[in-house]
Amino acid sequence: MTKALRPVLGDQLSRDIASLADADPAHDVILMMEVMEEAVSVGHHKKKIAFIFSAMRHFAQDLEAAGFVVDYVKLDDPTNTGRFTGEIERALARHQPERLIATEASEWRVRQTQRSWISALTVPVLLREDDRFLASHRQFEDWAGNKKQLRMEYFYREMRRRFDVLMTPDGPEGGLWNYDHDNRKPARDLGLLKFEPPRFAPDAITKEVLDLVGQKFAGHFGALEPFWFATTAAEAEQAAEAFFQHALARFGNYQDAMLVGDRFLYHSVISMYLNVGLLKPLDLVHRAEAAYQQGLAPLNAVEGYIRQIMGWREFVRGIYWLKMPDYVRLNAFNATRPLPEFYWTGNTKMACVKACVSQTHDEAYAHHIQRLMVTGNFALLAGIDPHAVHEWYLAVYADAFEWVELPNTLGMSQFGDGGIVGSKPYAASGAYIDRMSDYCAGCSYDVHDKAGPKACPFNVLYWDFLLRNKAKLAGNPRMAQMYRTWDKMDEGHKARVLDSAAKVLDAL
Ligand code: FAD
Ligand code: DLZ
Ligand code: SF4
Repeated sequence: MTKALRPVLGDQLSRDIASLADADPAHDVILMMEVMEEAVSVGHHKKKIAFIFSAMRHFAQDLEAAGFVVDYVKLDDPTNTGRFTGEIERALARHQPERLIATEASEWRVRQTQRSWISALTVPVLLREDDRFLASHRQFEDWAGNKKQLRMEYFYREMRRRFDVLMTPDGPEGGLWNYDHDNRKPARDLGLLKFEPPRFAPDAITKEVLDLVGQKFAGHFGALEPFWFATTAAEAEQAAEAFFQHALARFGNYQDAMLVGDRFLYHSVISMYLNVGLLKPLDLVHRAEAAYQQGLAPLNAVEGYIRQIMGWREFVRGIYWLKMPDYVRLNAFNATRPLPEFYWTGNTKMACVKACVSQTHDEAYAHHIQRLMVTGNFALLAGIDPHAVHEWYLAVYADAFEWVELPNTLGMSQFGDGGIVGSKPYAASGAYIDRMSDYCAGCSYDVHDKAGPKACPFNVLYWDFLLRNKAKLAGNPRMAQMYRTWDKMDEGHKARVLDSAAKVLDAL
């Protein structure tokens, strides 16, 4: 007699996930389901689907090796209903369990589906909180309280204190909470010191998944092969270790840099592993801290890295659950322009956008500044509908799950939430991209031209964006200086800038 049916979703691949904490190998059945409704909820990148299915199949194999009974429904099983609820109902009929025990889904849409099970299914349903995060829902809500503004920096300080990370009896290690001002070195080719994340050759399980994805999702965006992601916790651990050994020390200095010939720089390239549960956030934080204590990496690198995981990752998750479901529809600038086709094809003369889209197509990966200051910045300046931008980011990155992607895209990058995640829009002209990258040297546009047919589109759209949204932004003290700069410009020049911007927008 099956006592409990325990469904495990594609981003719940952790042995210590809440729903498996008390799993009984002798009496329980663990259910894993590859379902079409998830694969096409947005048209996910082929590599992302392959990564998730392969990691799911490897996780099922590990559970079986540990003695558990796993009922695994493959996508091409002819009886597969294609929906989580359909598969749960079929599994209930197969196993006749006494109850269903699940961990709450990470995304609002799927959690609603899970909640519908409570009244719709014939057995009692227990939904447990996902405790793989450093702040529980309750802790974040308590921190947010009645604060007028929620700022990552203050949340992060609270987390540093709570977990006693990089703290001394007198306060934060080194005297400052945040060393971001040291983390903005422009790109330079570091030759032999270049970091490459480890690549894992597909095994038989992955090869079968690659065949399946190649057949079923041929029309989806992105290159399926070469496929080199880790698909087990052991491989993900190797990837994390390679980062700590060879890249962490330079992570800080070059965190904001971009190079045509170096897609990863000193980034860890582990977000997809972390987000599906193959790595644990607190473990990464402690290992980074240990590297600092052992003198293997400087404070600016270690603090910067820890802030991304303890600060940003937890903060955006807190915001997501605090503000959903309304959050996904916010559009503070009323931006309505459709997403340009070149986000899918890379077919644009803007060398920076072309490089970021083509890397995204090949790797299902781009680092933070490429997402924020190139593709995100362009969409913001051009007034693209933030919901369309959100759906693009959710589809194209292997690490994209709505709880983390949406606040980063709609909030941080598009300022669609009007200032919940960030205090000002990340809008920048071409000068920023030129300073931080080598993209401009190979571009058809001239980053030094401020108006006219050769002018960098970021330069002209920057002003057009500020003027278009003056009513919303002029009162923001962090933007006031830019409006003063515009006011001081010669009227003829202003007219040329706005005319060039109109031409760029028309051409979209
Ligand atoms: P590193 O640069 O090595 O950083 C270390 C880790 O910190 C990452 O692995 C990640 O887990 C965490 N981290 C860093 N920045 C953030 C952040 N802003 N929010 C949450 N976690 C962070 N990250 C996702 O995991 N999924 C997404 O769907 C996603 N969408 C994004 C969309 C936009 C528009 C922007 C601007 C950022 C987005 N990010 C997202 C955040 C960030 O870009 C990625 O986490 C990072 O690029 C992943 O690469 P990495 O593992 O090499 O990270
Ligand atoms: C992203 C994704 C995809 C493409 N496919 C599946 C799947 O077939 N089965 C599954 O359990 N999970 C999949 N996932 C991950 C889910 O979207 C993710 O676990 C939930 O959306 C979290 O709310
Ligand atoms: Fe991008 Fe402008 Fe530089 Fe071209 S000139 S690469 S469009 S920032």
